[in-house]
Amino acid sequence: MANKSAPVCVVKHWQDAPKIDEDTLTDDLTRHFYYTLGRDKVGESRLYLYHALALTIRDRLVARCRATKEHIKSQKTRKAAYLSLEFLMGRALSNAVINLDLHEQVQSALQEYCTELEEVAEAEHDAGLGNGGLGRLAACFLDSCASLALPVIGYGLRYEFGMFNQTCEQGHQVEQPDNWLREGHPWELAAPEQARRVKFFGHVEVHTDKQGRQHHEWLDTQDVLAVPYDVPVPGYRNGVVNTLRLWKSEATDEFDLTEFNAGSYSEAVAKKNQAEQITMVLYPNDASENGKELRLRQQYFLSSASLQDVIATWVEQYGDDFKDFADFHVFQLNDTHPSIAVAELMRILLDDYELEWDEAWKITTSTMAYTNHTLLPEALERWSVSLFQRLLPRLLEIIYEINARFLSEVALKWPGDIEKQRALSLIEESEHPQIRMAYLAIVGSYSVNGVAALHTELLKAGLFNDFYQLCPEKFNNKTNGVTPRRWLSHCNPQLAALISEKIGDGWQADFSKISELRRFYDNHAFQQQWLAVKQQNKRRLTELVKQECSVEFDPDMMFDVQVKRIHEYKRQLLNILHVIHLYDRVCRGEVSGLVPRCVLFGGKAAPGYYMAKKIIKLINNVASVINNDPAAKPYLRVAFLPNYNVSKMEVICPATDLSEQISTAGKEASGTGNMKFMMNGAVTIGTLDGANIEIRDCVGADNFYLFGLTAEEAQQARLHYQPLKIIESNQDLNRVMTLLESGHFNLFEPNIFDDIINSIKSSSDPWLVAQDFPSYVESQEHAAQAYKDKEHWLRMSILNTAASGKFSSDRTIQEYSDDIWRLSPMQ
Ligand code: HBZ
Repeated sequence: MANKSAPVCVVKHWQDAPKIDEDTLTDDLTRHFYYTLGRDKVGESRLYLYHALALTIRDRLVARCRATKEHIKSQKTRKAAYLSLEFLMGRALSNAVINLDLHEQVQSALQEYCTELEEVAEAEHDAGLGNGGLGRLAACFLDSCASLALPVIGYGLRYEFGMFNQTCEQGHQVEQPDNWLREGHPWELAAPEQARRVKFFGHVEVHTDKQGRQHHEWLDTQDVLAVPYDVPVPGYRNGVVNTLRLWKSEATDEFDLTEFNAGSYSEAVAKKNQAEQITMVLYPNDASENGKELRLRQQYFLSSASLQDVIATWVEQYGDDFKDFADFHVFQLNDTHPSIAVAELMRILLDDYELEWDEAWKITTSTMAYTNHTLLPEALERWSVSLFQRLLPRLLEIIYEINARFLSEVALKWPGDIEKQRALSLIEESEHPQIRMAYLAIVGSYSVNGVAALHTELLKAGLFNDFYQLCPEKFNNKTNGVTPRRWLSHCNPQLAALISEKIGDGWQADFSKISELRRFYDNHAFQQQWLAVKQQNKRRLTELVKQECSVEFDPDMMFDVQVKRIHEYKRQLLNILHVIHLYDRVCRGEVSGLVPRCVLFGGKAAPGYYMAKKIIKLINNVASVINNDPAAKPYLRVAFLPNYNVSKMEVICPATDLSEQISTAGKEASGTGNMKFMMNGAVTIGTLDGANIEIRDCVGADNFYLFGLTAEEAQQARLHYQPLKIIESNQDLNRVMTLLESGHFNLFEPNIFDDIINSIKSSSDPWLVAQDFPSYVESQEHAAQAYKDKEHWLRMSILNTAASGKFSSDRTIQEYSDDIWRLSPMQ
């Protein structure tokens, strides 16, 4: 607790923040439980104990958080703002306990309540403010920035409803709202005095002053308040506590008043609702364009509020002189979602601070940096010009001006090439012209990065090739990573302890040290300890699967796991076809050499994604047939775990033997689940896609089960793809298709899988499921035979963890800091 003898004061240096007084933790917990929350019965509710503990920990974070903020403010050094529509934080309590090194004290304080941290922690709702990889990456990055003592603030939205909760009814996905704030969110602190005002609608008037200079005024706007809620982000045992600032939309007061006075009470209320709608709900699409007006409002709301926030702090300190602004600020755009920030920064500098265009453009293009997360063309954001005209008229003008100036550069590079102009224009001309947000992001940024080596190469050679030719120096790669604190120390404490016993504790802050484990991969005693931990973790997952799916897993069987968003390119379908193949072997009595396995699936489908939902239904139906067949029981169990989220992954990845990373090559930008599994000693079966390639390079080809076409081969194969021929010639696939088409998995639901069957048989199946099936089955068989040789598998498992050093997000963030942000750690 903040040192009681010292008054609470603002310290100017983060290292001067009061040291954590461990002795008062028990007292504070009691005080919060009895007085702040007004509870008296011990054991009354885990929830109140969780809240009391969270408040106790938060007390210990706020002083450091303030000290870190003041430090950043007082030192004139560069800082970064990470702008993201998503931060998939998961639970905060255990993470804070680890990073503050308070585990023992917390356990002893909880003794009085006859419980343990692990149990209390279960009461916390996941902060599910993200869809999947992109949102979770932002959360891992915040942990790494704080742990590396980098001055980085995260800016996001405080959605009232996060990612929907998924249940399965008769095997179909059903979505339920995620009211994660219902019981309160003890980690956040509102700062209404720092609210910002964001404009929408209205029109633009241009005035020319006596010097002939034009001034643009955006008038008659409908303004919405952005109220910040700050969430502390503790670094790993280094005293730093950074901030995640989440904006909540609220109606402005005068809104109500003017309308109310005019007698139109209901209009006033309607507008209030409109304002509050902006941060109501996270859009649950992870890979397709949605084009909804409310989504654009969210994007502009985040971008405008965050930029205003940074600029207000600058102006407070240095007045309206922006000469040095770009030396001290960088904005990292997490995909194109906040890319309207490019135009918004221009607007603020031009209209609010009256900078000249060239000066404003110089500042913008020296402070913006863009990360791309997808090659799928259907995921590239486009917004209709007419929507922009209505919602953000001044921003549209600025985008037009950016485009005009950019196209004149294009004309210099490719004189007379009208086709190039058309192809590179920020505006896609058609009956309904659209703004290409990725192009706006590229043109407005000094750095454009992909998230794995292959992904970046494909961006340069394909999707953004023209831009690459125009400005090759902008393009760079930053292979993703995940935080080893959450994804090893926290989720696999027994393995973490075993590792520390062997190589010391240093790996948690410097994950390159994990390679020291290599020395032990052949040590029999160590292997047995490694196995014991894995078995324990498998028992824990077995309980979860039993509880949630009523399916009996057996920890002595191989745990084969695919958890991620459901998408055709990720090919859960290929996996379930393999499961059907194994089942078919059982049915035909071809069981000699069959290695018993439990296959686990998990993941959410976007509510409007028809095929993804069908795939969930197929998995559930296949699982039900297999699990109810006594003949299959010794060899095969299958489960679809509903409502896959961060907390579930924390139980799943430590228990996994075989990690499924089987996307069609060239489609998965990076993947990050692949890294979490690897850290926890799972062996990967995968294609040469995304970061799989780098994983395989690090661990060695002998310790990775490879299959399928390369990205280049896949591109070629599509030109003359004939899946029917493959089905005809491959006996395994033939049998699988026959079983599927016979209706064996949908006896009382005729034809429900026809669309899936047809997609596999279609020569225009872009995901090449039939194509990769034979080599997938072969590779699965190799993995199974290796699993039978317990020692062989243990060696591979240890080597995977030992080779995972590169995949720490600390390494990724160090690269962002060195190459893009050019930050110095706080010291
Ligand atoms: O970003 C993922 C990529 O698919 C994955 O390969 C990569 O590892 C990860 C981190 O770089 N992309 C997403 O998760 N994308 C989204 O979640 C998304 C969310 C909203 C959208 C579009 C995409 O409108």
